[in-house]
Amino acid sequence: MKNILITGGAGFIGSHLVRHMVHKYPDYQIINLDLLTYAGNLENLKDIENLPNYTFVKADICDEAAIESVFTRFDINGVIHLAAESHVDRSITDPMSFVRTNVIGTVNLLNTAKKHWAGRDDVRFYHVSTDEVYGSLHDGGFFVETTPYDPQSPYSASKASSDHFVRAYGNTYKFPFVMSNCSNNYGPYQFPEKLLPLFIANIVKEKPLPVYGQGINVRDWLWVEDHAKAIDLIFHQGKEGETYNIGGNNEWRNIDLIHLLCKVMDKKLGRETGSAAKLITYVTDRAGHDMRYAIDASKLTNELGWEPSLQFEEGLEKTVDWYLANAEWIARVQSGAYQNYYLQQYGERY
Ligand code: NAD
Ligand code: TDX
Repeated sequence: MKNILITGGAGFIGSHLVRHMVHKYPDYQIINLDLLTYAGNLENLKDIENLPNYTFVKADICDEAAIESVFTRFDINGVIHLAAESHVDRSITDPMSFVRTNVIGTVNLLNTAKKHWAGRDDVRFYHVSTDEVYGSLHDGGFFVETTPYDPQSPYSASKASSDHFVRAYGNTYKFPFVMSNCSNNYGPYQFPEKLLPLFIANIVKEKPLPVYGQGINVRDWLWVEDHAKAIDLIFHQGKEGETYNIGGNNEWRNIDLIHLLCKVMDKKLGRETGSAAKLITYVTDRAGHDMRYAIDASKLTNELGWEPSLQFEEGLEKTVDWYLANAEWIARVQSGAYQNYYLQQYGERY
């Protein structure tokens, strides 16, 4: 596979993956297709935008003609599909945009790939998904690849639906796919609506830290570059038709994570110990809030030799350092200024 279409490459995980792939595989052509919604912006990729093996295409994954033309123009023979609406809270207020992008957009990509790849065996479609499709763990245990699907939010229902479509294409049309379901990612370039970047931005401005419910929900956190490395490995070495769980083996109750973050932030900002924690404000719980996610990634470790590389405390410091050094990035994404950035830099052409 040499001409790889990465969808959603201007977003959080996608930008890390695109950077990883263009550097590691100089003989591949990496085509980053992204609609540049509020969550995507090209400044995330400024350092690589002029590399000869990188091309950006602004398009909607739901647009049949646009996807068709990209497959023809670049002779795409590998797809790594990340484009999605990704924030649970937004899915509660606007489920339809999640159905559109996550379900219809995915099926549109599958259809186009199926059509272009008929009779070829040098092709592969990688669907990037989430552990949230498995629902909520209450009494210990971990999600494994065979855990029954039990999505609880409109976001996870849309991702579960897209996962089912990918498997259905594999079963019905012998469509060549691999898939992964990953836990919560953290690191640079995450839109400040998700827990960590939002709380870092609020602590800097001494604004309240809205903790949902009692703060006892548990998430399993993974350094985003470790996710990118896992995707690379599965894309190249994963068994066709298989799913791999990816996780950090790193569970935190939200409130414990927030207290650790507050401690790190006080130190980095030179503020008195306890300052940031005073901003903690308990607010109404997220509707249908899943209690606990925890991934068993042993299949990926045993079969492909992947392991997370970074201890969480180190990753958290690196994350905080990045957001403190990139305050302008936070301000610009929060003001929507990156939508204009694209127009200024590139106009409507692509
Ligand atoms: P993100 O919201 O940061 O980025 C999504 C990207 O998709 C943006 O660049 C956006 O512009 C683009 N996009 C949205 N709608 C589009 C459309 N219709 N056409 C083309 N592009 C469109 O998301 P993320 O956190 O980087 O997540 C990427 C993928 O990984 C998603 O599929 C998500 O479900 C999955 N995932 C995320 C996490 C996590 O912790 N963030 C964990 C597991 C899985
Ligand atoms: O303001 C907040 N207060 C709060 O208590 C926010 C934004 C979140 N939370 C809680 C909700 C969750 O228990 O923190 C936890 C993490 O929340 P998010 O950052 O919104 O992530 P989550 O809902 O767990 O989903 C994330 O991980 C799985 C990603 O957004 C998904 O795209 C991914 O699939």
